[in-house]
Amino acid sequence: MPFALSEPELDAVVAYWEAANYLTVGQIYLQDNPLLREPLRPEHIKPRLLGHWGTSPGLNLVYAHLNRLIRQHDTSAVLVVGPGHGGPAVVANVWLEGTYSEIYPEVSQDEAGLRRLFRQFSTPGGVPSHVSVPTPGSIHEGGELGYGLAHAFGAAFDNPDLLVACVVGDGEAETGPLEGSWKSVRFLNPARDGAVLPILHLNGYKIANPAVLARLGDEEVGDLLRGHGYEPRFVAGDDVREVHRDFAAALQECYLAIRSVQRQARERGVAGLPRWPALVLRTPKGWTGPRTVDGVQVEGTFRAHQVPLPKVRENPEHLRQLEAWLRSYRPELRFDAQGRLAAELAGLAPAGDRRMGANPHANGGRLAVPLDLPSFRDYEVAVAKPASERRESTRALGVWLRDVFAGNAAQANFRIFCPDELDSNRLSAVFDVERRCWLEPTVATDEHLSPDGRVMEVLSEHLCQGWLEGYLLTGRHGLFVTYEAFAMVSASMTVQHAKWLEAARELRWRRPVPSLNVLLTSTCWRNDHNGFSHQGPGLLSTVIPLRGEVARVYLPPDGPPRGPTAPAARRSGSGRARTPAASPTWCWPAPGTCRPWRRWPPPGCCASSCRTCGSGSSTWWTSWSWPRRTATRTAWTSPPSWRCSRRTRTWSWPSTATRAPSTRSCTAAAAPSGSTCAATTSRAPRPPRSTWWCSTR
Ligand SMILES: Cc1ncc(C[n+]2csc(CCOP(=O)(O)OP(=O)(O)O)c2C)c(N)n1
Repeated sequence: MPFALSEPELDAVVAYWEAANYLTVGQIYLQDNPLLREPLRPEHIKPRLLGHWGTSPGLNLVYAHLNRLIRQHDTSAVLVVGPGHGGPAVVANVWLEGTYSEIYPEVSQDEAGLRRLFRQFSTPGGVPSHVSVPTPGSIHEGGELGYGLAHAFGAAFDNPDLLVACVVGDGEAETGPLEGSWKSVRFLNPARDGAVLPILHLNGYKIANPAVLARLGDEEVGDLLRGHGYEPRFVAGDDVREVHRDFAAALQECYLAIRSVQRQARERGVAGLPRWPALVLRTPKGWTGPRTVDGVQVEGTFRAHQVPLPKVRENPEHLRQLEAWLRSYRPELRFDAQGRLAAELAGLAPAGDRRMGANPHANGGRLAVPLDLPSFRDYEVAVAKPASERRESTRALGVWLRDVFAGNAAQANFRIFCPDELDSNRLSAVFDVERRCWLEPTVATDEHLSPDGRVMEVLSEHLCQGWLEGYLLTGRHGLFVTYEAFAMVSASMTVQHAKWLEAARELRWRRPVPSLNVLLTSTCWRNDHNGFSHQGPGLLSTVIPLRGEVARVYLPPDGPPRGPTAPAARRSGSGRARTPAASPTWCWPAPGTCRPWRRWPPPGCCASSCRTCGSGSSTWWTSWSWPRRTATRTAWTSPPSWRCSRRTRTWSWPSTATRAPSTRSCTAAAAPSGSTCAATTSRAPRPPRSTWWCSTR
């Protein structure tokens, strides 16, 4: 067989895999006696057993072989784990390769560190059970399934040397977003982008049901993947050595196929769609775990999904089975007397930044190059007299975005993602300098298509947002443009991303990444012809309860203030820009009235001193608590429903009869009158946890 491992190589990779399996099980079960130096006793077991074993042996196998591949070819690779509930497996691997202890020195590479590693897992104050922000090397949060492959492709765009391996769970593959994500390969340019290697893990089951793809034969799975543009290779079985041997060979083949596709495109130019490799791995769920528990089969069934032995503390037979299971991985050989990974295994992981946990692409802020943004003042929409003419404000924004593309072409780190609406949203000026990415054949009537384009138009909000998130988390910049109503399709992703940003703020080693900008167009009240079907102003309501540090809403009411908010949204944490409808709108401010906005944020700008701001284009802090930074707080300018009247300094709600406040004072430092907002009263209690701030910070 080509690329067959020698026996010593096979021994080594299997031993490494067993060490990772041991650490995975240890995290789920043990709070003491981490190396089984004494017989296992109930007090060594955690009081509450949490975690997902079923997917983990497969993830550990993938990680061990990617390590080998990276070392062999000195390649730069990251791993996106779609079934991110396999958190303990990934944590086990980043500990084995040494990244974990470098970032978290208290979890050292010795017996004390192992004990801590086990105890912290899925424990209050410890680390999450899923792959998550604290997991080194991760750009993907486990939890809400479906976005792994989209994130992987986003990471690969404009990263020509990067290999992104992506495990897709067979359950995850049933989700709409994942099903759509296979098409991403049609937008991957082998000359300028990196590669994505999907590894479809058919372990047979979800939580309690079989998985659809797992029950198909290889032929049907192959047809599906070939139809999407991949050339699949299959590895299947439950014999440990055979599966490892086959997987190593198949991975090598895939790697060489990827490099061949890239070499051809880079040497001879992109000629149509290449056929990219994919891997299909069929192994039993919970492989090498307890075969039966209480007389019922567990390994190779859905029962292995989480904790296969649930009553280890109370049930001596379960305790015995756990000890036998742990000892089957031979911890006495895998770890030395101090509890470090045995020396002959430690060399199997790559070194330095080649380790997947340390790859800088997975901590994108380390690599982010700021965009060169043109000054919005050069794009001023001149208005002779307020409300004397109508303009399409997004059309003016398109000109600014055109110049963002032009000014950053050399650094190739900006893309626009849109579900087929860029023209409809009047942003077509970008096509003066940029193209839509398209690798399939074209016909004479097509417009602005090219394999080199960086405008990503695909009719899937999930893909647009998923690609953008992958692009941002690896340190680049982008904009998601969508009709307001359909931003709700991927609103849950927006929330997940905001949670990621919030958690990342707590970790010094995670460098800040560029903001995720959503431009909402065709806004609710301006749907002239689509009417009721297109009215869904839910994204703002989704974003507003998020913390102000990670979510902001900009509401430029017309063309003139649209310019300043665009660069503001680009620079901040997780901005949300909203413009009025793309259709013609009255323009209000006269030129020169927004002079305070020479820089952003405008110093001392408040509702009364700046007419543009007063027209409704301030930044809205959305927060459940005061913003941490000292901000110049201004009163509301034009919230859609709740208002702080500038005349009376009084908060009022949509209907004071049904909703109402307790005391809420507006401590606006820059409030022109210096007065505070008094509270209004009414019968119903004030809706909880909303301290909404309109701030010029
Ligand atoms: C969108 C979403 N729906 C439901 C769940 C609940 N859930 C967690 S794991 C899981 C099964 C996952 O199966 P699979 O992707 O095959 O992973 P594996 O079998 O490898 O554990 C489900 C349904 C979820 N996490 N996300």
